[in-house]
Amino acid sequence: MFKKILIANRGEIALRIQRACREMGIKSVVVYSEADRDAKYVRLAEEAVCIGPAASSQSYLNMPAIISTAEVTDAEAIHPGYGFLSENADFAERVEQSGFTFIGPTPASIRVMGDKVSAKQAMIKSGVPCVPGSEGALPEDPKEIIRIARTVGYPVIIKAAGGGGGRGMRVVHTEAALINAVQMTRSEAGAAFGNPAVYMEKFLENPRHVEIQILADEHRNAVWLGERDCSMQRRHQKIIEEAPAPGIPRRVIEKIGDRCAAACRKIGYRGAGTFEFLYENGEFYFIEMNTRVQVEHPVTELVTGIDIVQMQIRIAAGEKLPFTQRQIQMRGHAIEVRINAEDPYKFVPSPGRITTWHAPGGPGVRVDSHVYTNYFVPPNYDSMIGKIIVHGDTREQALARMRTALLETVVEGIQTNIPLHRELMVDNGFVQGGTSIHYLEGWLSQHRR
Ligand code: MV4
Repeated sequence: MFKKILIANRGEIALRIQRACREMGIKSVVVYSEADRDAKYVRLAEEAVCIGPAASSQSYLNMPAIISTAEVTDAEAIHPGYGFLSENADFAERVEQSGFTFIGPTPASIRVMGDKVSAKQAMIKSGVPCVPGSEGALPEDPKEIIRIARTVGYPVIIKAAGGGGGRGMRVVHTEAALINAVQMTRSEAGAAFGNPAVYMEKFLENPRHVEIQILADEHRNAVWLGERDCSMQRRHQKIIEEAPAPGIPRRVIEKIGDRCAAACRKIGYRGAGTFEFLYENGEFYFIEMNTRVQVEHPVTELVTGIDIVQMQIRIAAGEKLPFTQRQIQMRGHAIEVRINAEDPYKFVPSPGRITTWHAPGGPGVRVDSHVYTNYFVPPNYDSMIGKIIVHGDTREQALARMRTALLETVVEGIQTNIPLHRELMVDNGFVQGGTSIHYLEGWLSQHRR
C-alpha cells in the first residue's frame, strides 16, 4: 500500500479523500490555492503546499505545480477527485511518466471515454445498450446525414464527440433544420473542444437519468454497486441524487448492472467508474461513462456499506477487489442534497463569509462538507459547499430524515439553496418518486417568485 498520497483537489472532496487516507493509515499531502488557505482540510493536513493563486488555471489545473509538489513531498500516488484534472488523460499520463501512480483508470481508458463516439462504440461492442443513432461520427455529405436522420427518426439530437455533461448538443425536430444544426454544432465543437466530430441519436423526450456505479481491478474483476437516480437537475447541474432509483424493477437493474460489469472486464477497465444511462419506458440507453469518483458517490456508499474512495486507492495499489458480486448487498434507501452557496430561486452564486454553520446530525445522517462558522466561501470555484446525505430502511424513512436534517441545518451570512431543498422534500412529485430530467425546470417555472 502507498505510504503517502497527494490530493489534487479542493473543497469537500479533498476532505473526503483525506479522511479515507487517515483511516487507511496513509499519509496525505494537500495542495491549495491562495483562496483556500483557510479551508478545513488544509488546517487538518499533515502537509499542505500552496501551488498558486486563486484562478484554477494557475493552481488546481497547474500540472507542473502538482507533479513537482508530489516530487518534493515524496508522495507515491495522486488522487485527482472530481472536476479539475480528474478526467484529463494527458495529466494521468504525465503523472505516470513522472513515476507516480494516478488513482484512477489508465490514460487509455480515460481517452476512450472522453471521446463520446469511441465510448459509445466500445459499449456497443461490449453489449451495453445505447441510444439508437449514427454508427460513429457523422459523415460530411449532407445527403448521407439526411439519410441517417430518416432512419433514426425525428426528433434527433446532434452531440459533439468532445462534449459531454450537456455541452455541445442540439435537438433537431425537422429535416429542414438538420444540416444547419449539424454545421453549427460542428463549428462550436471545433472551437470549444478542438474536435469538430459530431454524432446523432434519437432524442428521448422525457427520460430519467439513472447511472450505474462500478469498481474494477487490474486483474479483470469487476462488480457493480447498484444505481443512482440523478434526474433532479437544472441546466445539467444535479441537485438531488438517490439510491436505489424509485420504481425500476430489480431484474431490469440487475440486467444492466451485469452488462456494465461485463463491459469493464471486456475493455480492461480499472478503478471506479460510472455508466450514465437515460431510462425511458422501461429501457436503459447508455449515453456516457465517467472515469472519476462522482459528487454523488455517498448514496451508493450508504446503501452498499462500501467505501468507494478507499476502494479507488486499493485498486490503484494493485489489490484485488475484496468481494464478489454476490457478496454485495443493497440495504435501505439513501438521498443526497447538494448545498450550494447561491440564491435558491435565481441561482446567482452567493460567495462570502459564513457567519453561522450548524450541521445536522442523528441516526442515518452524513454531512460531507469542508466549511465551518467564519469560513469564507471564495468566489473562484463551483458554488457547492457541502452535501447532506441520509440513509433509512425505506425511501419514506430517508425522506423523513432529510426533512429533519434540513430543518436542523443553519447557514447564515450567505444564501444557500436549502430553502429549495426543504420545498422539494415535501413536493408531491418528488415524494412520489421517479420524476424525469425535466421535472425541476418545470417545477421552478411554476414556483419561481
Ligand atoms: C440526451 C437526451 C435525450 N436524448 N440524449 C445531457 C447531458 C449529457 N450527458 C446527455 N444529455 C442528454 N442526452 C438523447 N439521445 C437528453 C439529455 C439531457 C439530460 C441528460 C441527463 C441529465 C439531464 C439532462 C438534461 C437535459 C438533456
